[in-house]
Amino acid sequence: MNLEQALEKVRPHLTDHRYQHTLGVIKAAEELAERFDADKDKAIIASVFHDYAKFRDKEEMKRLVREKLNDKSILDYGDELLHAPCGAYYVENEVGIKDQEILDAIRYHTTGKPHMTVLEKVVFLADYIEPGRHFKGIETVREIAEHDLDKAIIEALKNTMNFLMKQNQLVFPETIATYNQLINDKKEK
Ligand code: DGI
Ligand code: FE
Ligand code: FE
Repeated sequence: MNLEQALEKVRPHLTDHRYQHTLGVIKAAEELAERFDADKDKAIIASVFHDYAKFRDKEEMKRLVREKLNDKSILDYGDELLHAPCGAYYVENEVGIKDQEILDAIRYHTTGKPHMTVLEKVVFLADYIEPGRHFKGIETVREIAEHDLDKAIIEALKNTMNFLMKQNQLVFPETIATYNQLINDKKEK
């Protein structure tokens, strides 16, 4: 599947705003893949489909998690997390993408996970720093992303966890575990 065909497949599932965001993620992922030596074609396809399930019915996704997915713990941490693992499932079963590396990059794009592959890191960070995003602290993350992939992800995770905590929202344990793993790795270097 080339980029044009992939975009045609995702377009009906997204709003204009989310489609523009997706184009931004593709651009950011392409640059990051080049810089940090990830598979560029996979980074692009994963980016195209990363928010495929963003507007799916929440109850349908909860049912899918309960019945078909391995990690049910996301059900306890807010509906925003559903679109990542459910997206991976729909992209495999509806779009027909079978590449597990691409599917995992979609699966973990919201929460991260400890010991992410470079491809997973690239998509995670691209989603955060794509050119259409504007919020406090993002310029710092963009600057760090010029030279240090892990450090940029640590910074992004800190921002996200701060944001959630300020709103008295739950923080998914795997998100904290991702932060801990990356901090630990940095210490050992
Ligand atoms: O889908 P996007 O908006 O492009 O970005 P995303 O997939 O990173 O989703 C962002 C949303 O996910 C935002 O509302 C915050 C939420 N989120 C991210 N990490 C966590 C989280 N929510 C909970 N409860 N716990 C997390 O660790
Ligand atoms: Fe998302
Ligand atoms: Fe996104």
